[in-house]
Amino acid sequence: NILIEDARTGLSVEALKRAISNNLFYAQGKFPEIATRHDYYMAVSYAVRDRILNRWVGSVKQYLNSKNRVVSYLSAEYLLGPHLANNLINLGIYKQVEQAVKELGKDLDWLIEKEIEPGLGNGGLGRLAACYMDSLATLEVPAIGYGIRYQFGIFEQDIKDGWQVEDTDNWLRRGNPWEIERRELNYEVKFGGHVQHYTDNNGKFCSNWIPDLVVKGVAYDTPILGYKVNTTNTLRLWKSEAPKSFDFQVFNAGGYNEAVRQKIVCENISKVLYPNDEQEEGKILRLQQQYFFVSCSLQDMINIHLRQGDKIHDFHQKFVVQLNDTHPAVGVAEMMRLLLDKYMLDWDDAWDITTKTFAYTNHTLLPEALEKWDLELFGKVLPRHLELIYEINRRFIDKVTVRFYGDHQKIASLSLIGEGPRKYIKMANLAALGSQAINGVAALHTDLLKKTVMKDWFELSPEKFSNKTNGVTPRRWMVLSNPQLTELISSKIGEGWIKNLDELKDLEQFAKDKAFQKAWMEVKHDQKINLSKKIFQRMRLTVDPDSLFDVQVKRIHEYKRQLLNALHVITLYNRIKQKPEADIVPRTVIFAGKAAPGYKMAKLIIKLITSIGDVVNNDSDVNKKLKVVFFPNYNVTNAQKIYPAADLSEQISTSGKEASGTGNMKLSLNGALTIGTLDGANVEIRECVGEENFFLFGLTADEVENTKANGYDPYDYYKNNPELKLAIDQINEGYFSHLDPDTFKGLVRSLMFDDQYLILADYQAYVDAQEKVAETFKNKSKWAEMSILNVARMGKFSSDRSIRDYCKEIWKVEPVPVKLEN
Ligand code: DL6
Repeated sequence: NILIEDARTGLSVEALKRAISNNLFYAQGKFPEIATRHDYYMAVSYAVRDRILNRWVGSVKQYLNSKNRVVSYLSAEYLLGPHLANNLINLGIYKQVEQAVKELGKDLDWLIEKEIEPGLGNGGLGRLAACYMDSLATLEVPAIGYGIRYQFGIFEQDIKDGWQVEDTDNWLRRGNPWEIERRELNYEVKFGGHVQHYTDNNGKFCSNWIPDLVVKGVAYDTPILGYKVNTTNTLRLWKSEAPKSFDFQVFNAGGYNEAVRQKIVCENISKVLYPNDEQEEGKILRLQQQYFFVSCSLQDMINIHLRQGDKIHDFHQKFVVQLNDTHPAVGVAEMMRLLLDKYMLDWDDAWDITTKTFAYTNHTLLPEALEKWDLELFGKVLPRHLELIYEINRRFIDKVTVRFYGDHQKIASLSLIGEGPRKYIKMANLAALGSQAINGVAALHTDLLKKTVMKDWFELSPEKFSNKTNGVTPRRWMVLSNPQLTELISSKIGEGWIKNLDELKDLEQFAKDKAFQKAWMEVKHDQKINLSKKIFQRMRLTVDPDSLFDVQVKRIHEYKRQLLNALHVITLYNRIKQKPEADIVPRTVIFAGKAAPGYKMAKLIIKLITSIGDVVNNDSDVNKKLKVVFFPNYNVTNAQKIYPAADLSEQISTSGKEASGTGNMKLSLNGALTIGTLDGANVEIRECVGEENFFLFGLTADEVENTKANGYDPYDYYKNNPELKLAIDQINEGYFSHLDPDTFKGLVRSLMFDDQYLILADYQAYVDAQEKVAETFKNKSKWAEMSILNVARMGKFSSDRSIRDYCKEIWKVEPVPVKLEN
């Protein structure tokens, strides 16, 4: 008998071909002669999704039927990146699908190339959530990620005349084969209105919230596969809609216009992602978004819990809820509301369950990023929650007043409510009080958290605090984006490192091996050629793959100091101009990153970089030794092309400002050496790779504070450093902006007379460190050795390690391998 594999699950090339052709024909009504590239992409994606479903359903069944604790990750952002190739890798069927597509006359890479990524996040925080979802599934930990299904994700960036212009990200326009809409899974979420209080027949004090708007949240589920395991977790994103019944009431009363208006108001809630990464946005819609997804998610968890016949009192035994920053912190008040008003628990029981359920991760120390809600605005949107926050605060303040009697400053700082011309709610305080654990995202960050913004909380409850250094998934950030390096590494030490990144240590023995160094540098060179081609396609700019690829890719922000890098570029330019025959290592300096649309200085920084590029790249005295690239629309897809090609990773933030960074980890894992300050996770990366393999410069966090306290005067540095002065004067005088010489006057003024981020103070140390980089790069064998050692010592920075730490120390959950029924 010949075994014919099922077209929906079979993994042979034949079965896959049949599945793809079937989808084209039966689902899309297409035949090969007329099917477009996108039709093929959809057909392949559906064929792959079919092969995920058995594992997915199996995982859900197992979690529903077991008593295991489930991790619930609440995040307003998930920056997932394209799904297809990642799923093929995690399923272990890349080769078969590639072959099947080839036999159908198409090229898999060609299909993958055009995939539209879901950009449902701004940067580090959203991408971290995506890496953590990958690791949770790979480690077979029962988990569910909750968030918002934004119709428009992070804007697309284009560069016009050197300026950033934004375009909407209509990522759903061609359909999304990876999600399953669950119409039946929906919850109502109330907004506005007022609260009635009454005493029931048993003498219990009760509250009834009468809203003036009700929104429906509908679940859309995306499978998150673990790497070569059965476990397939769910990412459940909520879309906001108008509830039919509510519509009808108004409609029947003759209010057609009002019904339409309400429909739009409801749909607007999940319409668009706010494009700010480290700037709080005090808009009503933002608060509505936060409450909307948190309420849907908590109702859903309670539903899942009660379905199993368990008691509401045991909720925290079924779920542990991680708050990804303060964006979902209103969940603390919502949990109390549900337990008190819907399940009629006593205050003490409700508070006990709530505080055993939540844990809070802080991702930033920047004061402008700490979320505060104007109390009046908050009360208008969530009147019942405002009452609850007052009551939570009243009870809390009673306690801390006893503990810190007379210390009014401390009590005020701990209060959930800030006083001033207008009162406000401090979301970090709500998260801290309502959580059993609080963590920072790198050792230095956690340390500073305890000493600065959360000092009083640390004094109050030191046992709640711990550090969980960030990590990145080696599946997407190596196996998928750098298959050549993956293969080279695996040819020496096997494939175990993909799931146990510490095994990369075994590469150390080859660091001095000349043949291995050669192979290593060849892979890097190939990747640089690939990126050079992309740069040419995108920008019509030729770059030299033999030059040093010096890469700074991240959101544009003053604290990340792209300006410091730009000043170095100008210095190199001037040096080459002055001495064209000097032995200067050729460099291609590559920048990429989006600026928040309302952040003027960040947009000006982009314009400065592109303007420097225009001058440098077109100056024939210089452009054989120096090129400047601004690669537009930095997103996961583009990051996957850039990281593998980097020689040098720029991690040059002002010490004490970058909470952790994760780009620093991805670049180092792909063999780039780091030039960086002692900031965020750089400190730990340097400890791991060895100080001799890291180009350190700049003030420490303490020195930054002291320099400022002692009356920092950037003008002094400008005046006393001729190369720095020349570079700044050129910017100021329009050397890079002939057509409009005043373009950068404001930027220069802020540098010379304010310089919040100590760019001028660190300039010389940075330039000196860059000289060391160039010297080292001349010695190819030495560079290769350092690069190999960097990669070999990156084991700690796998998100698998981070997730293991969360599981053990915060969530108290164990892996639950999924068994599949046939
Ligand atoms: O923890 C993830 C990531 C860190 O690596 C970055 O250092 C940090 O800047 C980033 N924070 C944000 C700001 N969000 N808020 N609030 O994205 O988090």
